[in-house]
Amino acid sequence: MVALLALAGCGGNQSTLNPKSSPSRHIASLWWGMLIVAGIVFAGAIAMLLIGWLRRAPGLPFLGERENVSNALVVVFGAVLPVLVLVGVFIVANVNVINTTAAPKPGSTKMTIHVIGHQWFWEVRYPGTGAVTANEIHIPTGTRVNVLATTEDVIHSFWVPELNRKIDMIPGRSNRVLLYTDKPGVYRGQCAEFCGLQHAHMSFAVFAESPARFRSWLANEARPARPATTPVLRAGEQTFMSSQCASCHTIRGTQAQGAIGPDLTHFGSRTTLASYMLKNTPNQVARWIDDPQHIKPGNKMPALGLTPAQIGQIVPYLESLK
Ligand code: HEC
Ligand SMILES: [Cu+2]
Repeated sequence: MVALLALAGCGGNQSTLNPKSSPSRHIASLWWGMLIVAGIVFAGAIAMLLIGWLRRAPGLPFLGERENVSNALVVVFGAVLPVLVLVGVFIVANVNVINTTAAPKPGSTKMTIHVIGHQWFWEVRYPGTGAVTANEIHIPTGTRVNVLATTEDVIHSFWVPELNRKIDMIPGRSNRVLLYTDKPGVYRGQCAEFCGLQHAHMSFAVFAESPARFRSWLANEARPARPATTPVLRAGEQTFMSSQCASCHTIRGTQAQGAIGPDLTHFGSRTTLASYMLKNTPNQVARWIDDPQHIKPGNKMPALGLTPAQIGQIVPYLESLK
């Protein structure tokens, strides 16, 4: 049962052992190599233990009771082999894998994305365009993408296990990590440095799509929000602008210019909300606006006590922001 539970953690789409890029393949190989060596050592230790328990005759099997042989065994297995293994692992991990997973040099990739950690969501900017989004990072396949990782508050760590190593987001610094994959798909990521109460709910996903699809996504994302066209949507926009929402959220092209919460300019085009926690459906969005503290206790969005009617106006407005 415990083994089953432990193995359950290895499946799914957030496993280092399910590599989808060259750096993550190197990391997975290192892990398997270390597991195999550790397995051999473990089997050897268990064998010695069993011999010690079960053997009735004195001395070792085949080797007998000679003291110089016992001493040599202690030196070989207690010192020489461990040093060789540790030096080997050190070289593979700290020379080979460090290089193969290294951050790209600035300017050496076709594209740079700026990801900013917040308690508890990810702000995503595409430098050179006006595009700002949250928690769902789109990248083109077959393209080296440099992720510039910084933080707005405490230390976070950006990690997409299927694509590369983790990279810390340190106040006052910017770190880099390469994202590259040939395979279109959704690669789940997670904050990998404890950053407070909702650390576990600080997830995200990388959407790798064909360069053509990516370009049209980015072009749309860079545009200001669609104007509200119907009376219902206009009422929703009104309520949003006149409640406190606009002081924390930006909707580009409107007077909402807040910088505390995620940019909502194209909220309707995201598949999830609250750091990949809830599906972006009208019901879930209404639940969130009604009581964000119940869903994600401690997060920086307060329940604003809107009436169901007001929420019923805001939700279609936000969903219309494709
Ligand atoms: C005090 C600042 C603040 C106010 C006021 C506020 N929000 Fe938020 N909002 C946030 C923060 C911070 C988050 C991110 C929460 C998280 O995921 O940890 C958020 C998340 C959201 C999200 C999910 C966005 C996403 O992509 O994950 C929606 C939708 C939203 N807010 C709508 C509203 C609406 C509508 C109002 C007004 C009724 C409002 N917010 C008022 C700070 C605020
Ligand atoms: Cu975090």
